[in-house]
Amino acid sequence: MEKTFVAIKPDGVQRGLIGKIISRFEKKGLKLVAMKFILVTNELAQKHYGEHKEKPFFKNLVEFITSGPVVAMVWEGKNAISTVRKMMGKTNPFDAEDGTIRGDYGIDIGRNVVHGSDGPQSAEKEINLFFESSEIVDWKQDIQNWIYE
Ligand code: D4T
Repeated sequence: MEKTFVAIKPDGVQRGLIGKIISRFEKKGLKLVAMKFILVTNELAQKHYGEHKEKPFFKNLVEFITSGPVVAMVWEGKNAISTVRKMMGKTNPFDAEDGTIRGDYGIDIGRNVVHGSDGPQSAEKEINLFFESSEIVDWKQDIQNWIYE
C-alpha cells in the first residue's frame, strides 16, 4: 500500500485543529503508520522545502514552518498520496473547495494548515527526512475488510 507524508503545520497546531485533521484521515479509512510532535529545525526546513529555494516566499515559508510545533505523520492506503492531496484541497485556501481541509480552515496561502506529499518521489524523500525506518509501524488494521473490497 502507498505511504504519504503529512504534516499539520504550526498554524494548525496553534489553532487547535490537530484532532479535527487527524480525525478526517482516520474516518476516510487511511491507516496511521507513524506520528510525532516536533519542532522543525532550520536545516530540516531547508531540506524539506529545497525545491522552493529560489522562490520569493521561501524565507517566510522557512520562518513559518520553524515557528512552532508541527505534527509529522505517515498515512498509508490505496492511492494515499492523491487521496490526501484531494482531502487537503488546493494550495491556496481561497481556491480550495469547501469540504477540504484548506477550504474549511484556511484563508491565506502562507497559512494553509497542512502539508501532504505531491507524488511518490516526494513522499519517499519526505518520509525519510522526518522518520527513521524503525519509527514506521507495521500493523494490521482489523477493519480493513470494511474499507477495501
Ligand atoms: P505544501 O508543500 O505546503 O503541502 O504545499 P503544496 O505542495 O500544496 O504547494 P507548494 O509546494 O507549491 O508550496 C509550498 C508551500 O509554500 C507556501 N506558498 C506557496 C506561499 O507561501 N506562497 C506562494 O506563493 C506559494 C505558491 C504554501 C505552501
